[in-house]
Amino acid sequence: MAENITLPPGQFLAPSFGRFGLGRFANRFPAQPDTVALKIGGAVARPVAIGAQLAELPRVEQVSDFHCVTTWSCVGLRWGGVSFADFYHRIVVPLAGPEAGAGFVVLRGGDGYHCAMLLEDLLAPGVLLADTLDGEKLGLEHGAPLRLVAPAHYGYKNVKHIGAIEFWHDRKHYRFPYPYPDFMDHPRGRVALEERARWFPAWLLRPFYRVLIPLARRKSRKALAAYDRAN
Ligand SMILES: Nc1nc2c(c(=O)[nH]1)N[C@H]1C(S)=C(S)[C@@H](COP(=O)(O)O)O[C@H]1N2
Ligand SMILES: [Mo]
Repeated sequence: MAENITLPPGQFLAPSFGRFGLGRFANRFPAQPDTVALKIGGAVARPVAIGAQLAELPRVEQVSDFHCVTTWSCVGLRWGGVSFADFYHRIVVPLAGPEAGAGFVVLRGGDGYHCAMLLEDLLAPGVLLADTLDGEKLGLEHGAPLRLVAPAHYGYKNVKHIGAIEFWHDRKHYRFPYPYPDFMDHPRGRVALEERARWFPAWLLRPFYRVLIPLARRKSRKALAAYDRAN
């Protein structure tokens, strides 16, 4: 029952799970939302493009909660896909050959958004490359054709519409998507530790982020409706 759910610090239960995101990317969509085409690059021996290989990995289903850094949460989402650890060990390592120590991973969405995570966090149990939600093929609303599901990490780390994944040694050449300030991107972004952002204490950011929710929600929803009308 929703009343008995204990949410992580500073989070509230949202009435529903709708499209959400950073305003700059609301009007952008992947060119091929029906086809998984994953470029693996960065500090790797062989940059490769992955597609059908994903279907050879064991499928997993999981029910997990989702926590946006702006303080809304949804509980009990049923995702299906492949575990990131399987993807890494069975596809990335043999095919692309990442250099030893390339533990800084950049995930890029087909809408131009990108975000970085530590490989160590991506290899943890419960991290998925998901292509279904509630038993249905993932739609554009929630990240078609493929999205990251990392329930222990804030929503902004859960990159949608993934088209490329890069493995680097450090964050030297990385910046959070322009024009958003770098402080918005915590290096880990763990929900349980309320790692909302760098430099600023989380409690300070809560009210600022909270006022942005209706604006971001409306913009995301309207942009998708416009896209659907045009396509
Ligand atoms: N490609 C892409 N991924 C993204 C975003 C985005 O704008 N573009 N927004 C992030 C944020 S801030 C959140 S809270 C979640 C929202 O996921 P949803 O649209 O499935 O609700 O996606 C994350 N991944
Ligand atoms: Mo978010």
